[in-house]
Amino acid sequence: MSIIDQIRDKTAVGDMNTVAELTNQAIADGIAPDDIIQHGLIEAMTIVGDKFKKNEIYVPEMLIAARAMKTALGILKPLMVGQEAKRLAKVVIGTVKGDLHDIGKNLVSIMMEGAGIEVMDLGVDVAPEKFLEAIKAHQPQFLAMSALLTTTMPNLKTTIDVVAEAGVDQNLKVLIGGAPVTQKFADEIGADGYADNAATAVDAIKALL
Ligand code: B1M
Repeated sequence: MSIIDQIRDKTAVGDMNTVAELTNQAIADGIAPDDIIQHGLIEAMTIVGDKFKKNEIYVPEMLIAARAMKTALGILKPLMVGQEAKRLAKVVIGTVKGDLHDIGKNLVSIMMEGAGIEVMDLGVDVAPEKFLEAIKAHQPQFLAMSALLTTTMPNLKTTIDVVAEAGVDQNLKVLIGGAPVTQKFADEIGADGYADNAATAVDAIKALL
């Protein structure tokens, strides 16, 4: 089995130490960091995402795989300075104002990164103005927002309105999610997409591209 296939398989099962060793070995063998990311790490997170969607694995297994992926990315990133990594899209993400829940949002970010999407994570309790500022600064294709409380769900709409009123980018797509959020709610507030978990969030981005 090739070393990239080994990185893929060990990442998918979350064997962080072996993934780090294999990544260092792959670099020493002269394999391009981009190849390791595209064919090792991204494929691993695709496998993990598919299993998560089918309820074959759950949040803990996903977090362990994500930790292995992040370890390898940490080794590879310094080697990629000056290289334009192939990026599927750029996303500004955050949990809306008044809401401190970030476990789901972090999983979504990790799965997006694993799929080759550039993610600017603004954290939690993000005011509409802060989202707007980040959109102006980074010019992403997507604004992704998470809300876990019924009391903060309205801030999804407030943010969409603030961004729309500012008229920054007509092509900007909005993706929302979080336990109380539904497709119906997304349609009502004018979001372009909704996803019910971290793996389908990546699918939604790909579908909207
Ligand atoms: Co809070 N909390 N919490 N909490 N908390 C809930 C959400 C709650 C349902 C618990 C309950 O009462 N049964 C309830 C909300 C009720 C409601 O609004 N209807 C609640 C409450 C009331 C509160 C407080 C108000 C409690 C209090 O202080 N009285 C308070 C609010 C604080 C605030 O935000 N201002 C509070 C605080 C907290 C903690 C800080 C203690 C902690 C958060 C820690 C953290 O996130 N760093 C916490 C936790 C852990 C929970 C529960 C137990 C778990 C949430 C979680 O992380 N789930 C939750 C009850 C529950 O859900 N069982 C609860 C795991 C996570 C992987 O799932 O976030 O749904 P989830 O993300 C999923 C999908 O929703 C989706 O993908 C993820 C992965 O599959 N998804 C997206 C999420 N974002 C997405 C974005 C996308 C697409 C998909 O596109 C952009």
